Amino acid sequence: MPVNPTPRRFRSLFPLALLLIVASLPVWADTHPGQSALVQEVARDTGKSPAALNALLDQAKRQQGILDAISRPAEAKPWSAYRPIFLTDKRIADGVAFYREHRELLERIGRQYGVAPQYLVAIIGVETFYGRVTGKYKVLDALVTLGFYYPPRAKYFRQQLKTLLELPDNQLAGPLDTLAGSYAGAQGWGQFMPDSIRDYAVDADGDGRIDLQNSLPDILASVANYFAKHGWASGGPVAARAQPDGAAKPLTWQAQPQWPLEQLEAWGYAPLQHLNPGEPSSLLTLDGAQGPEHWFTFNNFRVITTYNRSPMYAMAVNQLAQAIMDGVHDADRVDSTR
Ligand SMILES: [Ca+2]
Repeated sequence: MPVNPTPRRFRSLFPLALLLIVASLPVWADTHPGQSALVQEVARDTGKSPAALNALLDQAKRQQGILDAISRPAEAKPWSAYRPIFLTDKRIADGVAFYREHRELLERIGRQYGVAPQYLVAIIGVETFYGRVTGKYKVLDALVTLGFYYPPRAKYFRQQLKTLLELPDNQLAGPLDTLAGSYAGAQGWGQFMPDSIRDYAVDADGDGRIDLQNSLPDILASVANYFAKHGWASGGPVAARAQPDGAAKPLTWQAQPQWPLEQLEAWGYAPLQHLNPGEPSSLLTLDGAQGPEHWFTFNNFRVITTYNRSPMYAMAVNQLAQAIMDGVHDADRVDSTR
């Protein structure tokens, strides 16, 4: 007689239980939480194969080092400590050499986009030391780690990951699974995030590809286009020193210029050079090495803060750009007297 361990009264429940178990299993076992939903969205929007997208994401790794890097509390450095990081003799000299070596390209792109070329050099100087330090993390790992495993900013990084997966192959410096960048997934000499590649990167050497890692024309024109699209005013001022009198009205800085310069003057801040009294301005105070520094900041300063919202970043770019231009002029003068 066959042994049947199941009491008769339970037997009828088995098919139902089995059905419930099967129904609760995912169709595709996600390597990362939320992977299949993202794959579905990308496949729907681009027609890319879900299997190929899953294969890419399956090999991406959650990297603890990336989570550690983004969670590290940002040290609140005063300007007196921030400035020397970027305004070094080496960074200025290399920027001067870069400008002189690529002058024709820089000035052509500067004219085309209406952006002063020394600011393009300063951006890549501050971001990556002129392409020398573009990042050692796999971009796919960075964006998977932050998009799927970093709740505070998961929404932003998931969006960047989605854009990365949606970018056409000819807008990336190489095969998607080989791309390297910062821990935040920024790529190339200008450290563009995927949304910025999609919206602002351009193919300036005409080879049909956008390569922000290996093509200088593409790299520089993409930064110039980013600035132009964010409202850079050709020939406009960036920032200028302000001298407060003893009764100057305390003001809170905003990136968006708030008042005509003459209003700031009326409140006790004197310009140290001739400037258009109607120029829309904001007033920035920094903790300099010699005490508080006061600056008028203008529209083009705001544009630099769209690249990185810190006013100290924008001031570092501004001062590096000016130091590079001064160095170029000095070197030209030496050349002309030879
Ligand atoms: Ca190109």
